[in-house]
This record gives sequence, C-alpha cells and structure tokens, in this order.
Amino acid sequence: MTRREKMHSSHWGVFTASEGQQGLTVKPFADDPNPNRLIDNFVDALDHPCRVAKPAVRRGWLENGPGPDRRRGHDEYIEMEWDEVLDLLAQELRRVQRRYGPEAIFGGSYGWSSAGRFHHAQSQVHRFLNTSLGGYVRSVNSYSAGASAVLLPHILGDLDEVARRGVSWEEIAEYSEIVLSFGGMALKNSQVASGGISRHTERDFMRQAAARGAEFIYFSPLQSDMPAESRAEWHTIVPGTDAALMLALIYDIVVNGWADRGFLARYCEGWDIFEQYVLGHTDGQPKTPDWAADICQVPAADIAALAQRLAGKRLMVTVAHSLQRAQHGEQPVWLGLALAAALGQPGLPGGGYNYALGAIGHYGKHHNAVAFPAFPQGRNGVKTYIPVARVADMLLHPGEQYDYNGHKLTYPHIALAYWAGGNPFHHHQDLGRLRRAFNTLDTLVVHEIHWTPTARHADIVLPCTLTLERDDIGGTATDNLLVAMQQVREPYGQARDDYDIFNDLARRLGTEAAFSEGRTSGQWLRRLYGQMADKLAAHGAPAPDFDTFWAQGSLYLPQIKDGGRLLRNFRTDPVGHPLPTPSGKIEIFSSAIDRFGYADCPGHPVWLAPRLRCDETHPFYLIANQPATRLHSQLDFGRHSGDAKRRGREVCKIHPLDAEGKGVRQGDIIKIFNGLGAILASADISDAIMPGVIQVPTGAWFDPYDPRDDIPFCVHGNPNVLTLDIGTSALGQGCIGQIAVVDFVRYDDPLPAVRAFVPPPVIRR
Ligand SMILES: Nc1nc2c(c(=O)[nH]1)N[C@H]1C(S)=C(S)[C@@H](COP(=O)(O)OP(=O)(O)OC[C@H]3O[C@@H](n4cnc5c(=O)[nH]c(N)nc54)[C@H](O)[C@@H]3O)O[C@H]1N2
Ligand SMILES: Nc1nc2c(c(=O)[nH]1)N[C@H]1C(S)=C(S)[C@@H](COP(=O)(O)OP(=O)(O)OC[C@H]3O[C@@H](n4cnc5c(=O)[nH]c(N)nc54)[C@H](O)[C@@H]3O)O[C@H]1N2
Ligand SMILES: [Mo]
Repeated sequence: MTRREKMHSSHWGVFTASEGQQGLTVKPFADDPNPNRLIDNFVDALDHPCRVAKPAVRRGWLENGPGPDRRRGHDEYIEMEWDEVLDLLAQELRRVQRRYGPEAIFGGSYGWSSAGRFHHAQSQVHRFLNTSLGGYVRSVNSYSAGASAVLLPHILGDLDEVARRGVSWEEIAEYSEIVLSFGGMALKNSQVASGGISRHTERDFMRQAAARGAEFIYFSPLQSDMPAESRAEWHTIVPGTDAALMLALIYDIVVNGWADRGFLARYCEGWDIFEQYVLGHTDGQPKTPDWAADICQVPAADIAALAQRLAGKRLMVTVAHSLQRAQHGEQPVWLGLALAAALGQPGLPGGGYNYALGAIGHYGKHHNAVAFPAFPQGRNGVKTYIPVARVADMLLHPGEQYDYNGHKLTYPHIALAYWAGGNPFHHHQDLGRLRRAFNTLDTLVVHEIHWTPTARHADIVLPCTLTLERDDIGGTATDNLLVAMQQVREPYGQARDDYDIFNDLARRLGTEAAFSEGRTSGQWLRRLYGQMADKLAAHGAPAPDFDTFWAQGSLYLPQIKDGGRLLRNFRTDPVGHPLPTPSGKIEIFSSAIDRFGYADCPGHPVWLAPRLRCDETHPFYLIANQPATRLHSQLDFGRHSGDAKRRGREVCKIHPLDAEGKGVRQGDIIKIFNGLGAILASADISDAIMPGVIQVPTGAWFDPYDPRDDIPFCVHGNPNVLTLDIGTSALGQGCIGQIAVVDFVRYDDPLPAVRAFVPPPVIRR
C-alpha cells in the first residue's frame, strides 16, 4: 500500500483505493488468488450523475400530504435542506406512530447494503425504529433462501449450520469421488460474500479436486454454472423439474438394492413412508427414469446410468439456492438430502449433502474463533412479521389471513415503509404489482446513494454516503481478515451517513440518547473493535489497539476448523449428538410438516407440477439468475457492469435453434414478454444454454418506457417485470423469482433511450 492508498472492502472483495487526478483507482487485495473485477464498478460511482446530491421530497406528497398516490414512479422531486426535511419526516413519523402505532410502520428494509458492519443500513434502520418509535413490522428470512430457511430446521438443522458449516472445500479437494450439483457452483456466485471476502479460493479447490480425479457432474440449463477448472460434466434439465429427476435417481437406487439400509434405519426418520411414494404404492405412479424423463427432458438411460455411477461412491450432493427460488422450491432441497441419505453419505468426509455449496463465498469455509460484534438493534415492541417476499401481498391485502410454516398470520395495515440498504425494485417479483402495492402507502422513505428505481418511487429521499466516503470495519464470520475500511474521500454533495441521519431524526423525536448512547460513529467503531479485541484476548490471541489496527489496515483472525461438525458428530453418535430436528434424525418424513396439512408441501418430499409451465403462449422458460458483473443492482452504471451490456441493454442468452425460429441474429434487440409485462434485451446466441430456455440476469435498473403503464415495459432489461409474485408454498412463502415463462420477438421498432441512470426531474429551490 502506498501512502495515498486506503484499505477498503466490499461484499465482492477486499481492495485498496486511492483518489488522484485520474479519479479513483482500485486494486484488488494482494493476497487474493482469484480477485474479481466487480470492484471496477466503484470507479464511476463516486461522482456519477445519478448520485442523490440533496434531500428531495416528491411533489405529490408535498402538495397533497401523505396518502396513497398513483404518481409514485413518475413524479418530480423538490430539493430541501436537511433541517427542513428532517423536521418534516420527524413530524410524519410521529403522526403515523400516534395515530396507528408502530404496527403501521414496515421496517423490514430487506437488502444487502454495504460490507461495513457498523454502517450496515438494516441494523441502523432497525435500531432507529426500535429506540425511537417503539418498533416496526419486520420481515423474516431472505430472497436468497426463503424456502430452505424454513424447511431445513424441520428436516436437518438451521440453514446457516447446514450451509456454512457443512462439507468444506478442503474435504472436497481431498475426499469426494463425485460431486453432484443441481444448479452448478459458478465462480461468479461464490465471488460474493456479505461482509466482505479477502481470498477467492473456490476455483483452486475445484481444480485440485479434479486433478485428483474427483468427478463433477451438474444439471443446469446453463453451461456456465460450473467453471472450466472443475472439468465438470454438463447435463441440461428443464428448469423447475429437478425434484422429478432426484426421485427417479432414488427409485433406481432403491429397486436395484443400492440403498444403504443400515444408514436409513439408524439415521433417518420415515424413509419407509417416502419409499412407498417413490415406488408408486401411494399414488399409483412409480417414479421411474421413464416417468422423470418426460418431465425433465433428461433421457431415461442417462438417469439410470447416473444412479448406477453414484452407488458405492463417496458422493457429495449440492443443490443451488436458485432451485428453491421457484414454486415448490422446498422439494429439491429436501430430495437432495434424501438422495445423499439413500446412499448413506451424510457425515462422511467429502460426502453427503451440502445445500448451496458454491452459491456464495461463505459456504465450505472455516469460521473465525470469535465473531465481530454487531451494532445492537435494540428491542422491537411489535410482534407482527411477514416472510420477506410477501411485501406486496401485505400492502395489497391488509387484514387478510395467510399460511406460513404452520402459522395462520394476518397481514398488518401499513401506512409508512422505511427502506435503507435495499432495492425492492430490483429484488421483488412482478414489478408492476410492486408499484401498485407501494402506491397504497401514506409514505415511503428511502435512504439511497444513487437514484435507484426504489428511490424514484419514494416520497422522501435522503442522500447517504457511499462506503468509500466513510470509515467502517468490514468482516464476516467465514473470512479471516478483518478490514479497516478507510474513508477514501469526502461525501458527495450533501450525502450523510445513515447513522448521522438517524441521529438527527432521533434528536427531533427526543430519543437521541437511546439511539446514539452519546457516541459518534467514530466512537462506535472504537467500541465495537474494543469488544472484538477483548474477545480475542480471552481466546488467547491478543489484538493490537484500535489505532494500530487502523494504521495497518487489517488484522488476521484465528479460525476453527469445525466444518461438518453437525453431521459428523451425529454419524459418530446419533444418540449423544442428535440432530436439532423433532426426531433427532434426518427427517425424510416430517410429522410436523405433515400436520400442517399443506397440499403444496406435504409430509415427505414429492414431485408437484408447478403453475409456471411452458405452453403455446409462453413457449420459453426464462432464467433470471444472479448477474456476473455486479452484485444484484448495486453500481449497475459502473464500467464492469456496463461493459457486459449491449447498446446499453441487458443481454439475453438464447440457443441458436430458438433464435433461428424467431429470425433473431446475434446482437439483435428482442422484446421478451408475458402477461405481466415486457422487457428489451440484446440477444446473445449461444449453445451454452439449452434449447427452450433463455436467460436474463437480474440487476439492470428498472426503466419503464412509460412509468404510468400498469403493465410495465422495461427498456433496459429487468427480468423481474416478468416474474410471478407468489410464495414457494404455504410452508416457506419464499420468492419464486428464478424462473418465469415467456415468449419473445425481434424488436424492430425505433429503440427507446435507456434512462435508468438519468435522475428524475429534481427542482432546485
Ligand atoms: N428474479 C429474481 N429476483 C431476485 C433474485 C433472483 O434470483 N431472481 N435473487 C434475489 C436475491 S438472492 C437477493 S439477495 C435480492 C437482492 O436484493 P437487494 O439486496 O435489495 O439488492 P442490492 O442491489 O444489493 O440492493 C442494495 C441497495 O442498497 C444500497 N446501499 C448500499 N450501501 C448502502 C448504505 O450504506 N446505505 C444505504 N442507505 N443504502 C445503501 C445500494 O445502492 C442498493 O440500492 O434479490 C433477489 N431478487
Ligand atoms: N456475481 C454475483 N454473485 C452473487 C450474487 C450477485 O448478485 N452477483 N448474489 C449472491 C446472492 S445474494 C445469492 S443468494 C447467491 C445465489 O445463488 P444461486 O441462487 O444459486 O445463484 P443463481 O445465479 O441465481 O442461480 C444459479 C444457477 O442455477 C441454474 N438454475 C436455475 N433454475 C434451475 C433449475 O430449476 N434447475 C437447475 N438444475 N438449475 C437451475 C441457473 O442456470 C443459474 O445460473 O449468489 C450470490 N452471488
Ligand atoms: Mo441472495
């Protein structure tokens, strides 16, 4: 590091940054064996014209006061001074709280924010709402793992324990004979870890495993879901049908006598009931390879050959997060476990089941011996919550009952929503519906760095700092580098830290002492670091004082190698170390889930045909997966994200046969549509995708041609215009954004301009 270079971190990597005459320069962390280029998106971020420079209030809200308004998304904004806008907002918060109570405030504020642990926006919002307004309606689970987070505790253990402390990459490099992946383990996904990542190691582990002779086999509509280094064998599969394939593999394992009966009897609950279903004794349909072949379009002979190949091998099964971001997404998660159990693999080194390994940089790693303390959030006085992806349902159906994980819940009446650190017009499904839902609010408050589509729908927009404009500490439990995230330059315009905004609001509400405890953000950083240093000292690994840590820019932390402990201990001693499930065993049949009586998630895993299926009007599956060139929607205007677009639009992968059928050539702009809306994208014709499936990554900022349209037409290519907003099932109620059904045509009309990164009209006073 030269003197001007500052140490910094992001969810997509640790880096150094300096500002000079050429603007911002970023360099990846020197010890990173496989740095990723997402950091280049920062270069354009600091002074981009789409920064929010000053607080702004939507004209309709200012003129008519709080209340439902169809103008959200296509209104002008009036700039205001900080004092004036915070007075106005404090008054509105007080009004809502006095009139309806904190039960009318939605503070879920889902989103990834930035990597720093103190300026973590969700923690800031939650602490503010708890300390200053008595609480808020929260959200539970995530868009990432909505179905699996609810299912796994019933059948195996907590999501984090299963995904983060499962089979390690070292074990895979050393022991696995076959790694069977549903959905792949793309490096573009594992290059990201919330809180920061200093070393990207997945590529090297896969290379080592392959060099030793381990075989990687994956089922996925996209070839790019495994890196070349894994030398993986690619099989295509119709999206949303893996459950049928897994059932057929289990069928062949059972009928050929390859099942590990001893393991199933000793470690699993309810295998017999499930086996009756697999054999067709309960529903008259044996789950044979022939049966599955019709559903999945995987040849029956390939399924049979694979089942035989798996038998007797040290097998690791993994199911990507993406498979459960679909209707009935619980089923492939459950069946991946059932498949590994049928062959007696769970708990063996390099064997068994590691849900979502490779989907994110946290999994398959080791944990730090002590965790960095979280910024405390205080106590939430409101008990009401929603599963996170039910937000539009909640706003559109207040007072209605719905099912979730054995509970009957009722949607609250929300008057005000407060968002900081998330972008619902990126992450939510059916954006036309989301807009109608937000239009029902009295008030939507958003803290944002840039004029994102969510900011453009807000009533009050407060400009906040980009991570490079403040000091913070970055780190995560599965990375051994704690990073001093040093401020690189002064805040843009009038942007302020979320913490300082909340502190000034709290002062107006008379709750400043409770919110800030009298500390500046600098004092909080020292305090949190001090708590960490105490924990490290108690662990016998004394840490330097804060100033030394800050000057050196980072600190290596001791780790413990306890990967796989849950299943390994269970396998060694199932009585002494039962699993945290009701039976203490792997639940292939769950009495708890069975008692809920859900038709869309019965007591053992099943094949259920999804509502989303191709037909004459929707002949194509659309895969809307994670983008390779950015994290979600963050810094979409950045150069690395922009370089991957064509004519300013998101790129859609299409198989040559499908392109030919539509008269589409490489680089043509196409219109992809269904009943929910339409988007434009640039065609990229490639045989690295299966026929009948097209793919548009998520994250291009929503840019409706006419924002007043009820059926949106996004000219930039945001696939969430086309995804359906229903839950995975009554059990998980997770989002189903990964798959949609669509049609497409070549777009020959004059191309509308992309205005996603042009701020809305802002009137200066
Ligand atoms: N169709 C479909 N949809 C999906 C998915 C899919 O596979 N398909 N995937 C889903 C998944 S897994 C996820 S996790 C979600 C992700 O959805 P989000 O987490 O909402 O996406 P981000 O783009 O990371 O949004 C973070 C926002 O926080 C802002 N921000 C960053 N730092 C700060 C800060 O310090 N303060 C404030 N106030 N704001 C800040 C950024 O500018 C950005 O707008 O998307 C989901 N949506
Ligand atoms: N670069 C980058 N990395 C990221 C993120 C990002 O935004 N950018 N987001 C991070 C987050 S928050 C999360 S939760 C994880 C998400 O991790 P995942 O959800 O696993 O990631 P995706 O890329 O959405 O999906 C992985 C692949 O699954 C395949 N797939 C889709 N549907 C099916 C199906 O029905 N069957 C089979 N067999 N395959 C299918 C698709 O080809 C897709 O490329 O990624 C993380 N990593
Ligand atoms: Mo996610």
